[in-house]
Amino acid sequence: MTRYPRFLKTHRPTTIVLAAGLFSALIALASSGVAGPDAGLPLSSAEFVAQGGAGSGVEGTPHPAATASDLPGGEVKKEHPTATSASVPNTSRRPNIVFILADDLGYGELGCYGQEKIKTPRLDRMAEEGMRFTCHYAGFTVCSPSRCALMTGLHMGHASVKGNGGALKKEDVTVAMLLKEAGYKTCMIGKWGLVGRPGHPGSPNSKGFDHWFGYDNQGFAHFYYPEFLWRNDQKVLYPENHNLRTDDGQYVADVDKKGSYAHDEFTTEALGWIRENKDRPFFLYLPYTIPHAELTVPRDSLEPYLKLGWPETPKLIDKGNNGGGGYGSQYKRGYCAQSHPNATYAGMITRMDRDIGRILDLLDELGLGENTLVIFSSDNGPSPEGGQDVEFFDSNGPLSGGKRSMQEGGIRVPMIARWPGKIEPGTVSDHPSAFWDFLPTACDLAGIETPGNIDGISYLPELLGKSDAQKKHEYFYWIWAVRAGKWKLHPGGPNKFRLYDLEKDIAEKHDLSGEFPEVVERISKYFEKAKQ
Ligand SMILES: [Ca+2]
Ligand SMILES: [Ca+2]
Repeated sequence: MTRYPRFLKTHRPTTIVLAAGLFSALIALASSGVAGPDAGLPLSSAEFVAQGGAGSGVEGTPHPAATASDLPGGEVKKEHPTATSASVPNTSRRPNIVFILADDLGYGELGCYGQEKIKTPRLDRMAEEGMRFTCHYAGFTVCSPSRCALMTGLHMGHASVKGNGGALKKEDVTVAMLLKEAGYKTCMIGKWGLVGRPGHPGSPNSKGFDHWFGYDNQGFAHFYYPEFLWRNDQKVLYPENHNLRTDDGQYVADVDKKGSYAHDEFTTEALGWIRENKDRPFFLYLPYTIPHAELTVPRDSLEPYLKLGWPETPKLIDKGNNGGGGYGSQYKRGYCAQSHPNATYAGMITRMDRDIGRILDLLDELGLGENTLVIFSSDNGPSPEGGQDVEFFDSNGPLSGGKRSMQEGGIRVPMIARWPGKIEPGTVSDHPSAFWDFLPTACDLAGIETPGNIDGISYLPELLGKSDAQKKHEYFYWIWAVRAGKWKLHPGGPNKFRLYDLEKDIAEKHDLSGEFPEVVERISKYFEKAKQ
């Protein structure tokens, strides 16, 4: 009884033996370096690599492609909750939760955050209909640890993944596990960013998701025309994506409408899953891969930007990767070449924006809008890795630094929340919050107790306009930076630490460590306290 037409594609069972362990290791090593101007290293790099580790190399047995979804039907309950306190009471219909994550989207890359070149009309409208946070922080400055914090409610002092390529541990409790236990249907679509192929104890299915579809692996998710994705324990093949590039390394797909663009597959899956589960409380986690790294987008999204005649520095063919044959032809060749990286980058973000609009429209069409909290955010700051010009776009807005930096540009990210009837439209919140706050927020929404051993604080009071009741963090911690109140402290510099007043100096230009040694003394203790 499938209702997902795309799933009916009959792919032949694959007999490819994956040989991705080495590639995972290379990717993990290549991308785990948080080296930047801020490398002060309270955690030794050996410890860091050990924590981050390389991919486990656990491979699922190749499976025949999925032929049908067996998601059952369910009872119809349409009553809306009547939330009056921070914790949503136990009503007959608890709110749905949709968390949409962009990958490496900068603080300044949405219109509602000041972006002037890239068009994001739907996210801008979402902010007008809901609440826009100006002081929300990612879990870390790169993918895997950031996602670990989001899933587990733990900051980097306690999280089990502190570097790219790490896997959740058996004992890690995720927000999906808690919501599933509370009766929610749970789904993850997109980039897990944490090692975990089918059967792995850290896989999405093992960590509370009833249904998942997407990339199981960090390195694999660097490419937009994959030769396979996973749907639960089944491998979904895309033979049309094989050898889709020209000799100069550009994708022919974008021009000729060949191939299956992974982002589009994710949106189709998400829309289908929402329809299938509209009659019960659900949690959809949708970590898109846009605008991360490889720059390529179908022609219809590129065209409007090509017309603008922006300056472009073509990205040439990559040097490629050794190994990784199991991931298909693209891996050996590395990122695609791109003649128009800036136009492509903007086109990718606008495509994602369009598709988020489709998801919001579907929720409204199904009458679920007022019973669904939708959150949009990004997992870390912007990166020029794919070839676009981050200065041209002013991707970090008023902040300094980007991905892999501990400056605000690496970790402060957009966050927009929409919940018609509950969140006051058009509000802007400067409540300092972070990825590890999502788990307790979700627990409050579901009316269940938040586990005691986490670092997060629910931001539900703030969402509901009860700022007076909103608890604040004593401090925020990201291994190489701490924030407490208005102060941000980085290790390194002439006085052993660098201290910035974020209220007056959001760009972290004026080191005040010499002027306020007592503040340095007080806040530096959090580097140790966070690990206790
Ligand atoms: Ca990322
Ligand atoms: Ca800037």
